[in-house]
Amino acid sequence: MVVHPSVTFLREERLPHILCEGCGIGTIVNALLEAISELEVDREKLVFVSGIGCSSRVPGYLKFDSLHTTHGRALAFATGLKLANPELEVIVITGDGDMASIGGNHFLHAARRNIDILTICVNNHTYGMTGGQASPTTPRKWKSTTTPYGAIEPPMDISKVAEAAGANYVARWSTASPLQIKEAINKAFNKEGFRLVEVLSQCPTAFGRRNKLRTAIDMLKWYKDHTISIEKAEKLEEKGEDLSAFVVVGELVDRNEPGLCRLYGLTEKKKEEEKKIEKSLKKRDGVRIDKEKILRLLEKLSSPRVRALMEEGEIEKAEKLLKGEDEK
Ligand SMILES: Cc1ncc(C[n+]2csc(CCOP(=O)(O)OP(=O)(O)O)c2C)c(N)n1
Ligand code: SF4
Repeated sequence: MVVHPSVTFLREERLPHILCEGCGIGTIVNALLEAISELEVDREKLVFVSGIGCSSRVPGYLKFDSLHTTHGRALAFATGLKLANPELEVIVITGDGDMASIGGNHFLHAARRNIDILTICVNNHTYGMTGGQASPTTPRKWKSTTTPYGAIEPPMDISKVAEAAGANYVARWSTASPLQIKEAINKAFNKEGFRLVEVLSQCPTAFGRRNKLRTAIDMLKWYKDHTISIEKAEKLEEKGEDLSAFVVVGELVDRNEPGLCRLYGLTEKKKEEEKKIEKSLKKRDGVRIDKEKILRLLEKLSSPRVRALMEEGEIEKAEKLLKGEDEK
């Protein structure tokens, strides 16, 4: 029987969850758990870190160690965790408010340092948990509780900021492409350095309904109609087409610069420690084998025939017997 990853990885005792019907976070959790089950991750070595928000509630529902920290500080806690124990795989789950607004500074420096953390940012263009205020990613003209006549400020492109700051890997998809989200997480997991998977995600409750996109389906359709793959965008840009109505999605950055752990020599340290452990195990093994040999010899020495030969001065014959050879 095929068991769905949600059965293996969700904390049943925490259900029912707090998320609204049709919220995009469910799709992202599903993609994340599918990726984890494909990756066959060592559960003891994976830790989730989050800040505050609907998206940041996710780690609380997962059967993994996690840190639910303060608003905007997920990446700061994750940095400490990773540097203190570079053996851990650290995944941050955050929101556009948590990471790009109050946590903007930590975000910039995590990407600049290229610290070995995988970050999944649920970009629903709003502060969902507190009722739908505008966030740094609210598109121009879109309504929120704090922009009732439409947002005036230019929005932040989270992925572009991560790219400019130095992240090794950046991918952006919407919840209308769950398979691609899973694949991006899969790929990002196996890379070093700072990796960001930004997911455009519907918040019908606090955001969509203020913008004539009342249901999850309305919002998913909007994503389908207003996202364009990076490959297609590059071709159209060459022809001078205006793509300002679209959000570019796909694998936006894929570099192999050294991550912060490597820069600080923490990965070498780990290798050295592993070598030391291996050496001491081998030594212990050697001692065990010697001990077994000595015990076997002692056993043979105490045999009446060997003792008789020794008393008779037949040392060579006694030696042969000890070696397991025939006496004659
Ligand atoms: C220091 C601090 N300021 C403000 C808040 C209130 N607050 C809680 S969640 C949140 C916004 C969350 O937005 P986002 O990170 O985009 O997550 P979402 O709920 O949309 O998933 C805010 C402002 C807080 N908890 N702590
Ligand atoms: S308020 Fe928005 S982001 Fe929060 S659970 Fe509801 S739909 Fe999702």
